[in-house]
Amino acid sequence: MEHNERGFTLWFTGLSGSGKTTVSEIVERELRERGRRVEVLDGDIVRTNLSKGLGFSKEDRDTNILRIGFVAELLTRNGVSVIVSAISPYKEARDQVRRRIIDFVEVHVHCPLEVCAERDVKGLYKKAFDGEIERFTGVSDPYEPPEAPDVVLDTDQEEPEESARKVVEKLEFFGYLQPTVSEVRERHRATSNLSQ
Ligand code: ADX
Repeated sequence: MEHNERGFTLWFTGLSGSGKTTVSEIVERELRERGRRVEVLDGDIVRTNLSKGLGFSKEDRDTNILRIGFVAELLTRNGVSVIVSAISPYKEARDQVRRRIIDFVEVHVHCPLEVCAERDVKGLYKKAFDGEIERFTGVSDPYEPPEAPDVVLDTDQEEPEESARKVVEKLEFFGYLQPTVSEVRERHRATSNLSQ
């Protein structure tokens, strides 16, 4: 167990079906293996309790994001590793949260709309294209991509493990996590190969 752990909020934003939950679950496991205290705030779950009753208007989405941000801030300042995965389509709401949480790492889970719609894990894209669901992000509602995310994942080109690795490496780079012994060895090997 690491002592005096520095909390952080790792915020995954992206379209429905882009892979936010899949990648965040791998990162969660990795953080737990490293002895971190982790809490996950996933849009789908938050909407069944903390944000129960909220819909998908801009106002409701912003309220959802600000509520998630409020909880994330409390946890972060108590040394928890917080993982948020929510579409969070509006830049202003994301930036508002970012301004409140200093230890904030923004991850853009990028995946072309056609690929998300093709995956259609929850069958919602079909309904959105058929007009059965209104204001569906990317189809009939906006998604404003982050302008300067800390990490960009291209989940149509990377395996989930590779995406998760990129996130963990960024956490190490920022000093929130210590590189593991095997990673240090691997890097040493890579650099000594280069200098030969
Ligand atoms: S957010 O816009 O407020 O950040 P959040 O991540 O909490 O969204 O919830 C998105 C999830 O709600 C989607 O993954 C999907 O399962 C479901 N959903 C239902 N209706 C919509 C809609 N109109 N637009 C987007 N997602 C929807």
